[in-house]
Amino acid sequence: MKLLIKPLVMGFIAAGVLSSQLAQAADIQPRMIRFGYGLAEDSNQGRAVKFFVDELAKRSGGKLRAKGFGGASLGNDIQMQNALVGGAQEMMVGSTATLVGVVKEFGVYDLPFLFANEKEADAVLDGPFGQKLMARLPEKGLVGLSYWENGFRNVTNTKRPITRLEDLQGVKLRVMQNPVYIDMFNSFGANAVPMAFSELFTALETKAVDGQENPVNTIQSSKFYEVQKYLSMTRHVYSPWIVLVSKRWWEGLSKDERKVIQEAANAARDFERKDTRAEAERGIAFLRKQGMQVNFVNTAELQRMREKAKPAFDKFAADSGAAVLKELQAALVQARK
Ligand code: TK8
Repeated sequence: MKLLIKPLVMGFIAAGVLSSQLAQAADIQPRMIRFGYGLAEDSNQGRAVKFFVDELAKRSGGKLRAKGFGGASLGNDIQMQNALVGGAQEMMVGSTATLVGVVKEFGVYDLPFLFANEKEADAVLDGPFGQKLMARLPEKGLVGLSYWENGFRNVTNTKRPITRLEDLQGVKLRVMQNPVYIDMFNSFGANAVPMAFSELFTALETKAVDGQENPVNTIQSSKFYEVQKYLSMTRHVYSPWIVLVSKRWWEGLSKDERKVIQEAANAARDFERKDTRAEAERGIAFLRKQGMQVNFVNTAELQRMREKAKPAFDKFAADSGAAVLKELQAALVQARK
């Protein structure tokens, strides 16, 4: 036994020394990276940023040090995007939906009932379509590294369970700062109020709005169950997060540094998707336990919502989104094969 274990252990040690020696040999300078995000530290987003931080330190022999700043402490999604463009902040993760001010075509992901499941989303986002859309960012001062999962969005509110389209009538609903969401929920008869995520809890608590829509994970980690009664599983949009870096900063990095950062972002993506899906599975039971009343919406009703949202599709297409919508639909056909 001893004879067998010894070379094994030594092999592990040698491999460890080797990988850190490789990191030493690579062209990597000591750097501090500010990595901002909007959700709580104890959220799927916060856990994935923490994973990235650890992974990056490991892969760079301790030279690349990232620090996570949660709870929008460096600013909300749009403010962080601006800070990245200006070079005042290095990294962030946030919703693709708030990128429409930078590249309009990112609104394509927000069109309702496009993706049927997570597998399709992974294939489209990680495949040529998602990468091509990301490639539009550098000309605007941003670089996209990878897509993480925010998830399928569901409606919460204090008025009533949403079981039919008509139940949304007159509900004052916070949406992301994105015209597709505003058009979609207005077409459903709700009163859509665009607002930064960082202001949302207070807006719900003070009843400035009646409701909001987000994945189960976020409803849990942001404690919306404390201020919302009804959760209706509409799954109306699959919402991606995107990891962004400042292009100005990125251009000053060596090839080795970029490679290590990209690889750590991808490793964190794989961790995050698994973690998010596992948490979402337990989420509904958790939210019920907190006193939320949860209902599922039947397919016929979701189909009615899809029809009703048609103007949002048409408007997006008319507003120079036709080409990207067609490409996404083609990518979906490919993913379904
Ligand atoms: C966090 C946001 C959040 C998004 C929203 O900063 O705004 O509702 O779902 O995840 O990006």
